[in-house]
Amino acid sequence: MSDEEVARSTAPSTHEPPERDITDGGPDMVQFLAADGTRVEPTEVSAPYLSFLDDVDDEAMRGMLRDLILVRRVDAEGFALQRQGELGLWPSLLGQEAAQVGAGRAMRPQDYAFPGYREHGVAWCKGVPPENLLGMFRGVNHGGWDSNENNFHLYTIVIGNQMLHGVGYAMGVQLDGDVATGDPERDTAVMAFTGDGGTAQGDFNEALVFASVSNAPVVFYVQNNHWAISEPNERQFRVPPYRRADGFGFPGVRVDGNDVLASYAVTRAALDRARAGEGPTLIEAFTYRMGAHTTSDDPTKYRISAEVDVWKAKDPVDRMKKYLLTEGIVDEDWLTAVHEEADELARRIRHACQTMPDPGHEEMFQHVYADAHPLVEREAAEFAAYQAGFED
Ligand SMILES: Cc1ncc(C[n+]2csc(CCOP(=O)(O)OP(=O)(O)O)c2C)c(N)n1
Ligand SMILES: [Mg+2]
Repeated sequence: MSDEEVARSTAPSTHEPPERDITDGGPDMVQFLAADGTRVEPTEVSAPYLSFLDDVDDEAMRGMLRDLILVRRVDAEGFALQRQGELGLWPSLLGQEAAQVGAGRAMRPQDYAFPGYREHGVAWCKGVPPENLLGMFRGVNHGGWDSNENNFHLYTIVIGNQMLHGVGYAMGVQLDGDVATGDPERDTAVMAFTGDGGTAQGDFNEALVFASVSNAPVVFYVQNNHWAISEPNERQFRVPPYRRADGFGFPGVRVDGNDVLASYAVTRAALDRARAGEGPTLIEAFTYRMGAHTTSDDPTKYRISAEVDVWKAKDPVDRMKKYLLTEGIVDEDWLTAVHEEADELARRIRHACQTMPDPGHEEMFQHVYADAHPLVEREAAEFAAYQAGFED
């Protein structure tokens, strides 16, 4: 966004669609793969990130495409399970697969992720079984998995709150001395994920202040999917998120979030910086929420289908597929096999979801505090007595 565009966008809001093309990330956006799956010539902005693709060989690129396809399948299954009454809610990541797989694959095992509620692709890359996500939205695991098993924190529904958790954890990493030791298995970075709407929260801004003044090893990853439920970008900010970093005194980068190679390279660069003790980075992944906000939402009430069509042509999975097919890195047989694997995965998680046992009532009282608490104990006893009052 040029200064002229910023000036124009600071005119009083008319609630009309913005004049500029919101689907164009502009010249500041790092992109390696065009929407049609061809490689883009490096620019002054993207060239510094090219070296982060040096060790991405054919096998790694096949791995990326496999992740994109499997994650999309998990998401479709989550949506279907909700529609069939098996889940209470499902927030779809449709359209954001590359932003998430790029970021997730750039993380090392010791790096810690603080997600919102839509980060199924990051969860996948960190090794969190999709069944755990389904259990949460089925309401049978009380939002729970062991965060430390995969260094993937619990989903956070309170918008922007996880940015503070992430910075706090990153400050702890600093105190533990796990930054800038030069040991690639020890040096640790944190990634905190939020959406475009999250940038309007106080928590987000407070997190950026703490990260900045403490030089914390954290990467803020804003998936700008252009909507915060029914509120478009122009109702969230007048200056795009990546430029916000400037005011906090650390770098901000806009990346094409529908380009898995670019998302990967930019995130790797930011994580390397953080682990080396050089401080935070804010990445804005420019992407699009192709589905509804959640299964409780109907986007036809507030956005025009022509906008969705424009973004369909920028589809992140098709883009990588086209690129690898053209380069001869995958062929139709390989794709068929991965789609069969995706179907098998979907069958597995569907079965797991449908057969998850309901938890005992007492369980919801067990993890409120780490230690026993008299008030919680009293409430648990009252609830048990209430339940015991039912015949069946
Ligand atoms: C503190 C807080 N305020 C309001 C809400 C209700 N809410 C749920 S999702 C959402 C929009 C978030 O938009 P964005 O950050 O762009 O993330 P996206 O859903 O697009 O991924 C809001 C306002 C909430 N969960 N938490
Ligand atoms: Mg959003």
